[in-house]
Amino acid sequence: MANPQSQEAPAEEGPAEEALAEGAEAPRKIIHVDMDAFFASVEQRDFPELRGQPVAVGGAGGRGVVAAASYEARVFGVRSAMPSVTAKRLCPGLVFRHTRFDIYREVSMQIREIFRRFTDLVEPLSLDEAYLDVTADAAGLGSATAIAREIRRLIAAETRLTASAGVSFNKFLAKLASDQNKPDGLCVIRPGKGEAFVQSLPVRRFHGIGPRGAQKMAQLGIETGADLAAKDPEWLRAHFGSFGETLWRAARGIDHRPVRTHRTAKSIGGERTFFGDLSAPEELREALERIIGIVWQRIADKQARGRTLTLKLKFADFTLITRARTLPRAIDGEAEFTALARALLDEQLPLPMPIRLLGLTLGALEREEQAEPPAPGVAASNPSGQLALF
Ligand code: TTP
Ligand code: MG
Ligand code: MG
Repeated sequence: MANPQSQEAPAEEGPAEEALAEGAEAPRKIIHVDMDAFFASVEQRDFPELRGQPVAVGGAGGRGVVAAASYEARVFGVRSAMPSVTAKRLCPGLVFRHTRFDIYREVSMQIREIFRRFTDLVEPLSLDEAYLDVTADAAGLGSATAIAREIRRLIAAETRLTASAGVSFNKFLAKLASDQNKPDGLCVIRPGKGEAFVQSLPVRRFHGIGPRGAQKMAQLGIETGADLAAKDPEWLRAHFGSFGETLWRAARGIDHRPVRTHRTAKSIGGERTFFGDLSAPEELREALERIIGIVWQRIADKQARGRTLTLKLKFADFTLITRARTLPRAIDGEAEFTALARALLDEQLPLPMPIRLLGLTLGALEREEQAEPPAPGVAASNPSGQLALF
């Protein structure tokens, strides 16, 4: 059931607060749903002897990494992406399990099917989470909070797993909210309350600000959303480039990105702004591999197919170039995608100066409902803004 900390409220919004949050427009209703300790919970569901135990899913071997940690394991400090040897040292009783991706994908399809009972506007972010735009309330439940409650109930009933949900008026806040009362929690951030909520949080909670980003911010004296909100746009731009603008908005709880389904997306991509410019070919290739991994995961999650791959480079002086390659047919699988991305980068080496941003976008996507390809050039002119950070 809902966690006692859940900030549930009977009414969704007050008219005065609407105006504050979104200008003249009525606020949207966005839900972010994320499964709790996803891979580990599936293992505990299917193997009852693991219930109540500290469980890590991933490679137990010398160079293995923890993919998922059960909440029992987190008490010991075990976390995703931690080397397995470190995890074992922290928690000697840790039980390791191998990943079973087929099962996780099956559950992922089940929860997406549940989401679609409430709206067609579903944007999966990964196997275990998605944004939903429920502004239209197609099921007639009366409020986004009621929809989120019903989704959590259905997930528990139909998958025997728990999910946490965040309800708010944009994606950035909904995602922060789903994390707020984990596990098995619900949190609602109502219009007018976004700014205060964001400012009370440490910036490392913001989607996409990883440990290195948080460290760089700490060096600049930014620990919380409030610290960030105190900086003016010029200062943010000087330290974070174009990403500074996103940070400025984030610190105020502002996020206008729409929920994009596979059908409405013109392209799928990702990019990364570096804390420190990159120029050495090995560094560039390594950064590219990471972006390939991130972007391919998004493509696979949405089962998207596209013909154009675009590489985006922003140089230290902020000049931006894009280089694209279009095939006569959809790019066929991860290997071809990877090879094309590497070739696009290699053609630019050596770089005339260090870069501060590297991005990849798959464009000219095939639409589900029609065969006609979209106009050429969409990828270069309009990457869908699926940035690493937000
Ligand atoms: P998350 O939703 O980030 O984490 P989680 O579901 O394990 O835990 P919670 O949401 O309750 O905090 O990731 C979903 C799954 O994705 C996770 O179970 C395993 C996988 N994953 C990795 O393989 N590597 C990673 O670094 C992360 C963060 C997740
Ligand atoms: Mg999760
Ligand atoms: Mg997740």
